[in-house]
Amino acid sequence: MAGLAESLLKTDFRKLYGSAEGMRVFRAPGRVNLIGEHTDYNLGFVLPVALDLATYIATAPSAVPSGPGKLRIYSEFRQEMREWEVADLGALTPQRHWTDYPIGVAQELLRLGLAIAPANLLIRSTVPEGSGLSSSAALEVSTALALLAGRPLDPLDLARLCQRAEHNFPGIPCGIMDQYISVFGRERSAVEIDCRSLGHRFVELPADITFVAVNTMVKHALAGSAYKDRVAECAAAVAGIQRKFPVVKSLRDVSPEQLESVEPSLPAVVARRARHVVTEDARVGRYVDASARGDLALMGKLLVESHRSLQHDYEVSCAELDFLVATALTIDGVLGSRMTGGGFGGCTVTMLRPDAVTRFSEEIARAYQRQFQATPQVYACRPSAGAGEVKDSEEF
Ligand code: GAF
Repeated sequence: MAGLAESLLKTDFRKLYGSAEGMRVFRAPGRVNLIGEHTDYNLGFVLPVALDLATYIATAPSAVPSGPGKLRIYSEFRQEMREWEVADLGALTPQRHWTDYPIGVAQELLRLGLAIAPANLLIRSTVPEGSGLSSSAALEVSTALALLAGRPLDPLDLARLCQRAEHNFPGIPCGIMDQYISVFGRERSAVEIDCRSLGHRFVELPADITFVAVNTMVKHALAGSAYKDRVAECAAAVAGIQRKFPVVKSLRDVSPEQLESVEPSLPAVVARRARHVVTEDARVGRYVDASARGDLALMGKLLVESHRSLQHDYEVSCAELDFLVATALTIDGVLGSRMTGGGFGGCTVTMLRPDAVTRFSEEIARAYQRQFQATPQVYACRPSAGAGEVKDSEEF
């Protein structure tokens, strides 16, 4: 690690903790999902991209005069320091606080028999919180790496550990996508993940398109409870479909024809949720194929179909997201647009011609400002590498 950024982080670390002796830095990226929304916990397919927006954690062993010592964590964004005796970490309970994410990770490491050494941590992040760009997974994965401090852990085990941390501590029954892409992201590639086999393949996107994320700057209160409701509705759909097709284990196994044949026997809402998941899974495959053929028009059309399905069948969109998508589709050079992430706020992702980015950013910001009296942030989506130790970088 070299350069101005490192020395700034070191200076800040030293100011905070008195010494930066033995300091190491670990990075885990946020993500934007191009297509395949709410399919991961149905064991289907997703196509995310790791971003150059990332969470960095600087860590150094803390001096222990006597006794087992403390874990201290400082969040720059929250401007808040918390500390615990390392001996107490295993017994902590969720506090509905940002520290639930790192503590959840610490507990999963302990469950694997990996001890947590006394340490000082400083969290610096460029992933906007609550934006649907997966700041939670970036925090989980960077925390796991910082607490491991160089001890090896298989990358898939790392992603799964962080997913378990989110299930068991903050209590969100998320799929694997966010943690997986944070670990397995690659520069210049999207990653198609099979959420059942947990394998992936890298998908090189056509050179003559680019993606931008636009942040609604809102996160509606419904987000957490609606996510749990959708997970439960999908389980109800599987139970209903199994009455006719006992081999079905998840919505991933259901063909459009099978779904059509059982739809009348399912409650209407449950049938709509299943229809989104089944059609969305198919769209991921079609999008990847269209990308390989360079069929930009079809890629754009599939993004819009995905949004309509999330809006009407899955009902996880909101007025702000719908407005951004509708407006994007009126701007020259835009090929497609949809909400990305869990929904109820957060970001849209728009596929467009590279030479349209500046005009797009200005026009969409102006229109959104006029409609909602808020300035949306616009992020270029540069496919970036997955998580790891930062050894030579000026990136933060
Ligand atoms: C959130 C979850 F964390 C993911 O697992 C995924 O389900 C996503 O919403 C929707 O596709 O980001």
